[in-house]
Amino acid sequence: MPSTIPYNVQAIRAEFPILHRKVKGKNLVYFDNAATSQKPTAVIEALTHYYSHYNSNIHRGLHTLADEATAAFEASRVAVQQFIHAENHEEIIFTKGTTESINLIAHSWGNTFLQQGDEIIISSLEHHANIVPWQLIAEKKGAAIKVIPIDAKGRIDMNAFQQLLSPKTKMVAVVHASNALGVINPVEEIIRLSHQQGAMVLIDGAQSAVHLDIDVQALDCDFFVFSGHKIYGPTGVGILYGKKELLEAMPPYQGGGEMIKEVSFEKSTFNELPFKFEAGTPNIADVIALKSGIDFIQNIGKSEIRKHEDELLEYATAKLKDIPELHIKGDVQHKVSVVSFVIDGVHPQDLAILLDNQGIAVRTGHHCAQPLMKCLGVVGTTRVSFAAYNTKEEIDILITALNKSIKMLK
Ligand code: 7TS
Repeated sequence: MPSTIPYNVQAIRAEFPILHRKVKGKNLVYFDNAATSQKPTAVIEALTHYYSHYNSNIHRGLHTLADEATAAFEASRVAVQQFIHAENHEEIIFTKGTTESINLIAHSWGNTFLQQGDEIIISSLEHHANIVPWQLIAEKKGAAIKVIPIDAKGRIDMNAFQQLLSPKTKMVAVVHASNALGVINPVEEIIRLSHQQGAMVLIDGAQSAVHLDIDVQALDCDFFVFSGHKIYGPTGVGILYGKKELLEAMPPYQGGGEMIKEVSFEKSTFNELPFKFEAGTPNIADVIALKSGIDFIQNIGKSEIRKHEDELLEYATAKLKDIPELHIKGDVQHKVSVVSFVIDGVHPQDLAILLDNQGIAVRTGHHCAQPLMKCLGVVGTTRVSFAAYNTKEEIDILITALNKSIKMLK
């Protein structure tokens, strides 16, 4: 939004109380943003304000608190709709996370539309959350899973993808930006080619929603899923976007209150969208507070944050490359602010412990992407991932700590 105002990282940091704590006596350096982002005061206050002022169940009460809570809950749905440029707010379903969103689609859509012999295409870059639900439904329906290979830098092989696509392909489920490497997939092209074959496309936006402009109408994806906790919102809220006509054709995922129109012991009829997919009392407080996370991003401007994060990415990549025994995985131009690396003779877990002793939070291991690690020929990596509030000074602290740790471990 205000692109004329210089990016004030210190003012942004002041909005995040957790950044002022110490870890092992050192100032916290939080570089595990791809796992979950920290929360601005506005999000924390939205939670306490809800519980202190208008805690109530929604959509069913005829009293002031219920009306206020319902209005705030539905305002969050509209905020999400605008955040990803969906056409209708009915196309936004609240779940508990990306994982639940994918399970809902695999179960509801998969049970209805998949048949024996059909094929589902995923990529080698997928998080387990976009692998296992498809395996479960494929096994049940007699469908097969095909995997798009990648090159040594983690880029999808588009020729191989085109070879895999066929009239048997019913679903193409791919990650937008890899959580383990940061590599951004050419989803526009993947969607276009998949639709030519009549296949549906699900985009796992868990890592992209916070960094990239998302326009689900321009993308023309059939489903887009992401998690609130990675976009500065609370844990326990996920988003499932689906095209209206598709969601209307899909049966409910769970039965219970809220999702019905009328119930008798003989038969029940189902509520309209989006409530058909939101059985039971939802995660009201966290859904409401998610809007404050989205507002935080919109107030600074996603492109402003991206510019800052890209600078951090470039700075960190150059500094890391100066360490001779360190090798970056997924070292491509087109990526989000994630750097994953291995160091000769150093186990990532040992490194994480030493970095934690210096107040630095990074992620190590397979990043819930074991098949990807196998493709890359590593057991795991060390991953640093940046957010709006990180600084170059923090990267300098990381580099000093890395050099010190490598000396200790070798
Ligand atoms: N898909 C991708 C691409 C992800 O990065 C994650 C979480 C998920 C799905 C699952 O999201 P959830 O909110 O339902 O758990 N990724 C990570 C990570 O990289 N480190 O911790 C969680």
